[in-house]
Amino acid sequence: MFLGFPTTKTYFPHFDLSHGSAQVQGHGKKVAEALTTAVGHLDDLPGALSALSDLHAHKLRVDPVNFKLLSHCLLVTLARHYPGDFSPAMQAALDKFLSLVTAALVSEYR
Ligand code: HNI
Repeated sequence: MFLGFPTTKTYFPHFDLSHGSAQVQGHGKKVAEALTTAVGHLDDLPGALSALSDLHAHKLRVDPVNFKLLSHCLLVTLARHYPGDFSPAMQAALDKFLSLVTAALVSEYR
């Protein structure tokens, strides 16, 4: 995301964003864990992600457009790493999942 959409770096001025950075890897792990939590709460994503929604909207003030950029990067990365599993149905399901996660995360902006 930082390479493909450099404007996203403005939210991480306090991070070492160089390739292989331990900080970026550690943060990626947190994001992946949040997505794993989301997978376990598909029937209530807004509830499961409400604290994170509050954080991104009110404290971090991340512009919602950035969630689409990250979702796109996640899809491309998964397609590259799991070409055999990345069927059209898988792509559609992951796209729907990430759209719903994004909707939950930006719900506090309204
Ligand atoms: Ni996001 C912190 C999850 C999208 C900028 N983010 C977090 C944390 C989680 C997380 C988890 C750590 C919270 C904590 O420490 O309590 N972020 C997610 C998820 C998505 C997402 C699941 C979307 C799928 N975040 C984004 C986007 C941006 C973003 C698109 C900006 C481009 N996030 C941040 C910033 C922090 C952050 C900035 C704080 C980092 C820090 O440690 O200072």
